[in-house]
Amino acid sequence: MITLEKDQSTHTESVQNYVNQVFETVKKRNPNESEFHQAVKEVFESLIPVLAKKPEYIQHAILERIVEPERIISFRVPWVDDQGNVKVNRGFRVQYNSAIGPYKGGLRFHPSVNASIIKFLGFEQIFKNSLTGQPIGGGKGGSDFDPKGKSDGEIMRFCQSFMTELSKYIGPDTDVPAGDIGVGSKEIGFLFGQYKKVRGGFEAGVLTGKGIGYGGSLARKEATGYGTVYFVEEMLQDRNLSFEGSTVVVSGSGNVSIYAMEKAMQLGAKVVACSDSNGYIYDGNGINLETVKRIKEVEKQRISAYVTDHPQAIYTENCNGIWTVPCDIALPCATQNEIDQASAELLVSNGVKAIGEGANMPSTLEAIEIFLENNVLFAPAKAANAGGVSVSALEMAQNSARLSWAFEEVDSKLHAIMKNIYQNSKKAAQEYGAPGNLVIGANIAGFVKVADAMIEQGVI
Ligand code: NDP
Ligand code: 2IT
Repeated sequence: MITLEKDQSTHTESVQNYVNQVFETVKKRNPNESEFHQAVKEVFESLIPVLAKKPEYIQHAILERIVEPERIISFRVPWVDDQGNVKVNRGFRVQYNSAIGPYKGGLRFHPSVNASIIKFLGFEQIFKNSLTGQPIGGGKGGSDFDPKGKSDGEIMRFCQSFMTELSKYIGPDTDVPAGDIGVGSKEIGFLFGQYKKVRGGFEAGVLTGKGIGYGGSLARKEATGYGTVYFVEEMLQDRNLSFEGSTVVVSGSGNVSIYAMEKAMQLGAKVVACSDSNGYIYDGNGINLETVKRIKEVEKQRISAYVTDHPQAIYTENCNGIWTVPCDIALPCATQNEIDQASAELLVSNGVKAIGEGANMPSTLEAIEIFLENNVLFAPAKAANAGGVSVSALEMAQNSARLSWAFEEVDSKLHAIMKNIYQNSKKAAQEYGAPGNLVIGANIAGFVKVADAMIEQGVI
């Protein structure tokens, strides 16, 4: 027995060494891409128990292959602003992995976009999409274009130029982009219009998150935020907790954030704070969501404008200050690395019980450690925010069948998918010796399906 245990620990150690080696190569081959390194590190470390149990993944060099995108497209995006000046942005599409379906993942328009950001997002997307149970591979794209302060004409001309090039590489059975930060239904509309013009045909399934009138799915707008709350609800129920009567803080005030707040409120929570990249608002009466929707979705104003309508609320500059607000449940729904170690420690000392990651990689590796060490329920992004891409896949299905489902039908499918992702992640965590650790569970559950498909399809 003792010998067996010793053998087991020696084996795990050699798997750990192998994983470290592959990770060192990733860092060397992709220098100065800290976000990409972070995403890979988290996944690789989670996979040690599965690699120790299933040597075929090592024999078939799955890690070495899965970190290498099948294709990276980087292109020039020239456009003309309202004053007649020529501007040049950089466009990206990372077609990461097509083992289980066409590349699928959003487009991000934000000045911080670079290869590291798109690669981290694309890498995460492989496992997230696998977790949904739907036939979609992983991809991501975007541009360092900043839509803030641009006129509709400028946004349209930018989108047209971006799509003129991107259209060569995408299609309903090849690669299906959607929205992400800075890309909502307006941008998707301009992108779709240009794709249609360039290709000379109405291929509805080439983009998701479209307007409802031309092939968009009902409930896609709500899907990521609602899905995050559905997932967290499952996790809370396992500890006899619920949203009902809880105090909730939700960072951001964009697409994911707004619909996470809406669903949390519907389930009886009091949401007391939200933010944008400038600062955060605290409203002890509970955030008025109609005001946030008007400011952010219609007027495209800063969140600070909220206090004009609600003078009892307090606006504070510096968005990260939102994590000083005491809460039972925190839903980071803005951007990567918005919760660092110090913020995690603050949340814990203020009594947080659960974290649900609506954004992609919003917690640093150190922050995740703090949550897990302190027994805080932790719903990792690739599981918790998979509702958006799930409904995107449902949009693709509706487009293929040339029909459209009612809101309730899509919402109930979304709810079932999120429950299923929770159960599968929980089960994988248990099976591989890390009960309750959904980071490990989600990474393993997402990985196994893709890795098995890669083995079955040979060395390609
Ligand atoms: P939006 O553009 O609609 O909203 C983004 C929100 O986050 C805004 O409030 C924005 O503030 C804030 N934000 C953006 N960048 C930063 C930053 N660098 N620092 C602080 N705040 C920032 O995007 P989404 O709601 O679609 O996306 C939010 C997150 O959710 C992202 O991580 C995205 O990858 C992830 N996600 C999105 C999905 C979707 O379906 N849309 C699906 C799954 C994940 P400001 O207005 O000031 O820029
Ligand atoms: O990060 C994500 O999952 C998204 N931005 C949504 C992707 C999609 O294809 O709907």
